[in-house]
Amino acid sequence: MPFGQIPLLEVDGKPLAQSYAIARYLAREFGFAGRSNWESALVDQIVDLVEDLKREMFKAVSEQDPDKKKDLEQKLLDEIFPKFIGFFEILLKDNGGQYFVGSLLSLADLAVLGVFDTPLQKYPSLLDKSPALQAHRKHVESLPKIATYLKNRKQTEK
Ligand SMILES: N[C@@H](CCC(=O)N[C@@H](CS)C(=O)NCC(=O)O)C(=O)O
Repeated sequence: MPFGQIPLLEVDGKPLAQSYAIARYLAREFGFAGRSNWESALVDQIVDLVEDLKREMFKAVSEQDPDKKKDLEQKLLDEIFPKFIGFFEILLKDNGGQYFVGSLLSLADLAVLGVFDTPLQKYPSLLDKSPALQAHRKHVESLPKIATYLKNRKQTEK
């Protein structure tokens, strides 16, 4: 483990760390990184936006002081989520609604799908006023291989 951290991917006996280095490597390997240099940049743009949102979410999750935690959670609901959800809605609508980039599933779609998994468990109505994001979620979750994965993946304790 080069940095003593997970996640870690082993490729031909060699370790690769850092979650998005791993995700981007796999996306390039299996055709989910965009079909041109420009599309790849658009995928990266969205994946980096997801990272920005995750950083904000992590502030609230990792805060130990109960009052500060409550304030950070409220800020997430009042400011952070609406801001990012608004960006995602526009990006989706600008690309026709089905996928974030081009006309194929990419790492961008999976990154956005994944970032809302945990918040939706806590705030089930989070995307109620975001029709594009809701439709995208439904569509991606229903793709046969994704649906099979979601059905069979191991549930971990929260
Ligand atoms: N930037 C890294 C962060 C990885 C990270 O923070 N991993 C945590 C678990 S979620 C870890 O292994 N922490 C143990 C440590 O840093 O000693 C990534 O995206 O992969």
